[in-house]
Amino acid sequence: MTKSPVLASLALALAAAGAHAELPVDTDGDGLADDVEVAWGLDPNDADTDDDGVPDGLEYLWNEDSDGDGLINALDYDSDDDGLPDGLELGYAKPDKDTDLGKGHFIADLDPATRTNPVKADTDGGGVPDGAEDANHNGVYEPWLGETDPNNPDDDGHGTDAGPDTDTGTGSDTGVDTGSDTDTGSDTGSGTDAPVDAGADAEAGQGAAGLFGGPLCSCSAAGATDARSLLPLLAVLAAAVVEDRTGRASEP
Ligand SMILES: [Ca+2]
Ligand SMILES: [Ca+2]
Ligand SMILES: [Ca+2]
Ligand SMILES: [Ca+2]
Repeated sequence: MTKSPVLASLALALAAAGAHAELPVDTDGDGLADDVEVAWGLDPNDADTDDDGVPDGLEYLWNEDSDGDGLINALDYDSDDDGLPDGLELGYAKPDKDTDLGKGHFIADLDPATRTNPVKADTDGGGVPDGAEDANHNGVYEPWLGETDPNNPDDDGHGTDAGPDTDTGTGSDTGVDTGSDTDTGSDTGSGTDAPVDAGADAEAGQGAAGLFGGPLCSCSAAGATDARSLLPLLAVLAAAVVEDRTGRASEP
């Protein structure tokens, strides 16, 4: 019976794989081989050598020294030296089986949904380190406690703004200006509005023009002659003149 070339190839492949199938030994199961751990100063029998809750093989940039303190990140429980342990920054709510809690390097994250970069002290780049923004180091963003958000650069360093407000009101401003110079607080000052008289003033005492272009009466001048009192006399004189002319005209 002729040997199947497919089976022959498979047999060769299995033989080859078997010859090179020696898996590296990872005694503590942290993802790093024993010989690698020894080479980098880690404990091959301790999955969390620096006791920050993060297994050695899952440490960010595990064999780099991010904060320059002489310890690689797998040996440094606070790899960026911002005050927050790596496990807290990465959202670990529970320690590893090999984490030594007695070291005090593990702090459970009370809000694993929010995380920060364990190898960057100021995750949001706003100017304030993560450990200062999460002031009580519990992994929860608590603005009601005065904390700022380590994942929001806009609130870094602007807790109370001492700059000039842009509101145009007068008086003292008691609002708290957070984040920017656009004031959203209430203005308690009250400016006084100078009254503007837009109406036309009616001038008292000015009457209609007299028969001769002048006022018939100067009412405000006490004792002045009232021209109207002369009208009857003028009428009598005018009638006398007319009668006189009429009389003359009728004379022979
Ligand atoms: Ca290991
Ligand atoms: Ca660790
Ligand atoms: Ca840190
Ligand atoms: Ca920040």
